[in-house]
Amino acid sequence: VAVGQYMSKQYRKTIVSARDVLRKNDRGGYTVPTDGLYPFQWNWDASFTALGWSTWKPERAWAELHMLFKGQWDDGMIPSIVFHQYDDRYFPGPDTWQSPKVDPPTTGITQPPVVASCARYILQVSQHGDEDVHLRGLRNAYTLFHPILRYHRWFYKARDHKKMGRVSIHHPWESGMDNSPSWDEALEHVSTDNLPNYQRKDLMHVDADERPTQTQYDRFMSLVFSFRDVNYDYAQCAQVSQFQVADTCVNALLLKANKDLAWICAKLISHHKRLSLSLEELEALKSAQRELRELIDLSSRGMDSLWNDELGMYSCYDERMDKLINVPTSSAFLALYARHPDRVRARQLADKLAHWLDQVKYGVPSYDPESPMFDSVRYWRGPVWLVVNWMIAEGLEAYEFFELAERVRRDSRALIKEAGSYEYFDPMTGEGCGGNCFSWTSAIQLFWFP
Ligand code: 9WN
Repeated sequence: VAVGQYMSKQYRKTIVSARDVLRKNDRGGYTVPTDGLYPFQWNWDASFTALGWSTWKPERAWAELHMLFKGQWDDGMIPSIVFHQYDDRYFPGPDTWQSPKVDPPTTGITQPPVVASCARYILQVSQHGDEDVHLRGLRNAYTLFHPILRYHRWFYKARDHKKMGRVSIHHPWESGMDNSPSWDEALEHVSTDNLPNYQRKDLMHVDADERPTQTQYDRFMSLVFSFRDVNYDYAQCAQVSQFQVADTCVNALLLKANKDLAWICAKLISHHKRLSLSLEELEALKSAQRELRELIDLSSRGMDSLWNDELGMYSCYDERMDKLINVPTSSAFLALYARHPDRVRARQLADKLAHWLDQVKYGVPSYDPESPMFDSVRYWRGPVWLVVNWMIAEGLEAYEFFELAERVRRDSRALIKEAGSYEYFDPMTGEGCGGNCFSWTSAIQLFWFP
């Protein structure tokens, strides 16, 4: 698809440069988040990046997801990173993880499950394309359907320790929001007594003020080594992990992902003839549809248990201490994206968000800007992340908070226009931080703004 001839010159330029970012980060079937700092394929980055590809190369979008599934484990888990090619610019790499998955090697932990949702959006877009594109979309979605369902099942089997639909993460990296203030207290219980020597590499690429601290990194690595010691066996990890937290982001996104997988399932069932599915294949889809309905109910109950009355928003839950974590972060607003809250709670969330936006120049800050620990440049402790903005705006629209959704969209556009395609942004100044030429930022720009 060529960049439209009816677009303004300026606008055409932005689209071309966003596409260039993806092309530049393309490593032949998969996309790195940015060159140097993150030279492999990341789980949730790949899913969002596929949205960007889908705006002009639907086949390339599906390829991104198929490549991600090359990293799927026998137990169903999709790891946080797939190391398709060796690269020594990132730590911890495959030599440190030493996970049992070798071809290709991967980490031994996961990331927020957005792949089903992104697959849904890509398929949805293809419905408006020509017949061929749609049929190929359906075929791709069918190939991915059961592997994605196995991934979702893995969460309930390996991480729903109390069997209440509230899945936990065992490592801050699994939240995708590595140094969120939500983890501070829980991380204090992680011992670093037997931590071997190791060398960080992130500080070779990015300013130390914008990254997690050394104390946090020591705890991140202690957790990795404790999982490595039990060969990443999920049952044993549940025993040894000194960090077990139900994350609002992961739980909201899993709920939304189940809903989106159910949407895909319905499409596959309705097009089973065009897909030439056998009777058994059709029956398997129908039974998956019933299972997904149960998972949606289960995760809805799990989300309910994350409502924090004291904060007037959703928050994370420390499973080891058995208590809600009283830390207000932007992941609470992702409940709207999951279409979970009732009208009363949705209104409370929208009012809270509007108040946060009044405190900053550009939204959405990842952490309450009025908190004394708010840090506008340190990663997930204040900065704005465009993929999160997109999900929040999507949720706001679903609840008909159109003005607020538009405000988030306007801020997001302005950030890219003024700073460029950065990993994240300072909400006070709009300055771009972290890596530049960042895949998920450009992908969201392509998917969201036209
Ligand atoms: C660890 C790739 C990833 C994102 C995460 C972000 C950051 C990695 C790191 O980069 O995490 O997975 O080394 O800091 O926090 O959300 O997926 O872009």
